[in-house]
Amino acid sequence: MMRPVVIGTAGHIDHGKTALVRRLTGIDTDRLKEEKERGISIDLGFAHRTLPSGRRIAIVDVPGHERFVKNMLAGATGIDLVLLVVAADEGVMPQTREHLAIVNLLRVERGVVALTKSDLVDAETREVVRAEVKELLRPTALRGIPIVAVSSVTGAGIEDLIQAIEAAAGLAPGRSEEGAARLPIDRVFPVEGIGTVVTGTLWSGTVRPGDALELLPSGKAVRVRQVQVHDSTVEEAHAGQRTALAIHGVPRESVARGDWLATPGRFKPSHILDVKLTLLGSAPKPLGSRSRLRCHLGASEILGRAVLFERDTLPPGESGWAQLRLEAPATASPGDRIVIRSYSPALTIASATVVDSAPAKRARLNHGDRARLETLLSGSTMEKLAALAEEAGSAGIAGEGAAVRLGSIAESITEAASAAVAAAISVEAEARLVRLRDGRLLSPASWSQALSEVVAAVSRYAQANRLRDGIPKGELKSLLARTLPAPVFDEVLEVLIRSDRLLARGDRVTLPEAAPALSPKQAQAVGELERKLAGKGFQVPEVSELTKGIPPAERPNDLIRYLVDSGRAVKITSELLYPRKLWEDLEGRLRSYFEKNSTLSMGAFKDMVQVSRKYAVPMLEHLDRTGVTRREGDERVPGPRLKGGEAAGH
Ligand SMILES: Nc1nc2c(ncn2[C@@H]2O[C@H](COP(=O)(O)OP(=O)(O)OP(=O)(O)O)[C@@H](O)[C@H]2O)c(=O)[nH]1
Ligand SMILES: [Mg+2]
Repeated sequence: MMRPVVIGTAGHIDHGKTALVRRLTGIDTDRLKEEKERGISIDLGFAHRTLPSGRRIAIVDVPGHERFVKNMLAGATGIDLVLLVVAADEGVMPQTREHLAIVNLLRVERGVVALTKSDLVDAETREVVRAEVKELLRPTALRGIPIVAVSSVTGAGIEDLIQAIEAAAGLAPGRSEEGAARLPIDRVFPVEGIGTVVTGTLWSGTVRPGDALELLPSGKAVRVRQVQVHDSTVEEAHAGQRTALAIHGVPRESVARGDWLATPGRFKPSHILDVKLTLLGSAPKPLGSRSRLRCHLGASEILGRAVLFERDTLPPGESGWAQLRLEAPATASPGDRIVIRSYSPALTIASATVVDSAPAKRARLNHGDRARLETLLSGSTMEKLAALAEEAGSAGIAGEGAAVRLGSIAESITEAASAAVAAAISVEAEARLVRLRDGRLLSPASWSQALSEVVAAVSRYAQANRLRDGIPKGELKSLLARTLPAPVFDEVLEVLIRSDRLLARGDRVTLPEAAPALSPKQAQAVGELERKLAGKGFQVPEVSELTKGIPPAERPNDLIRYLVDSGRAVKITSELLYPRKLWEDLEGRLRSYFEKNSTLSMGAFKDMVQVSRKYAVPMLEHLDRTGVTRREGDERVPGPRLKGGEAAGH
């Protein structure tokens, strides 16, 4: 089956667009009462027919009046061919030029010119106008398209025009059915018994009854109840087709021309867009930075300002990087064309190509920003991914986020990534990107930076806490939380430990070379402490007693902590320490005790360890806490650690 095409009319007011569409299709597209009364088109009209070849065409008839260019723009979006109408008795007029500029900006490169009302002029005049139109088309992508003289009144030339349309339709490039569905809504109306119906030219993808779509920019979820193409119900609408969708999930009032229906999650409306902006050679004056503009994308018109990045004004005919700051969110995707009109008088003056649909707000470009924009404009998918990852630093960029910002279909993103992504561990090899377990992508530079940041933090901690055997992982993580998101930190740490650049000791990590360093004086003091702890059985001196006599410069508390951290002593309370060996012996004794007895009383325990109640209570509580014993009333019974038969030990 031949691909159906959508044709948009263009041309000055009263040049005979609507009359020609009626002649071609038998359909009168001026349906409004006001249109009938005033004899002009105001809003978009829609018609369709089958060409002699069997190809289906849909025609969007646009108004020529300068006040309704906004409506014309909503209709021109997504068309395959332009039917440029120039009245032979008037020739090229202002909206002939403006409409032509618009379709040219929208990259419509195929079409036909109809010289209408040729019944009203002689052959010579007709040829003058033909030459004038030819001249007008010369600097555009439409140069050389057929110019056919017709009369909608007599029917002269209509057959030739249809032939020319057939030929142009055969040359029109198709639209991508791949990827996300995206429909700019140009009409909304209620249908009795069906609900809300929206229409538009499907930009990409396909839509089927039952599909879940997202209404943008609001983000509301809708479901497709029915799909129509050319007034007949179909099982699937394809990219490039005039499509009517009956939708479920939103009331009529929450949908308007300019909204979009799209595959959920694939487009992220934004108030800010980075664009390459080109001022038309025909613009009446240079464009000043931050002047107010009308931005037309799809069927939407959004007011905003263009912040020029590189200069204060852009002369006609020149291009530059700019950031659009919009008054309402635009549902844009990279590569989209935005037609820009001056605010007042409303005149088409420029076009913008979306390069980044979710940029950071900025008024200036540094060298890196400019390089990134260049890459996003014309790089390969892989290069674009790398540029986004680089910008994202050590937070990395999620695959989905990249897909939204690159406007590519998710599969191609994944492919591009896996083609050059290195597993995190092998980053030292030549990698373009590093992919973490949760799918986020980091630039190799950010990844190495993250690795060294963690090592540096461990080393700083070791400097400041010379007697501590490493930093607890949790503390390290929260120390770095501002720069390293948790999943990045976890993976970095894992890689550092696996590659022996850090050493894991229980829940702590240290530099491999850094055993806690005691000064000779401290070493002496530690020896002294250990001697004081030993030899007195369980009735040991309390910490305050132990440290008496150690000068503050030796940091007595650090020494106590060192005893515990290094495993030499077991801490029972803040005032009570036991040599590890002694404490492990106690666990052994309890094990044998419970082989013969089922319960242990406070009295029996005091006898066993030969201490006063002041010691016995915290000791038993510690034994309970660590699962050696379990309290039952006033008695102790074996705790999980003794019952499980695990090796005793702290
Ligand atoms: N004699 C003659 N009159 C025509 C021809 N085409 C259109 N007209 C007349 O020109 C007038 C304007 O025609 P329309 O088709 O409404 O013009 P339009 O371009 O659609 O106008 P807008 O939509 O308002 O921009 C009408 O009175 C038509 O009857 C033609 O080929 N020959
Ligand atoms: Mg009309």
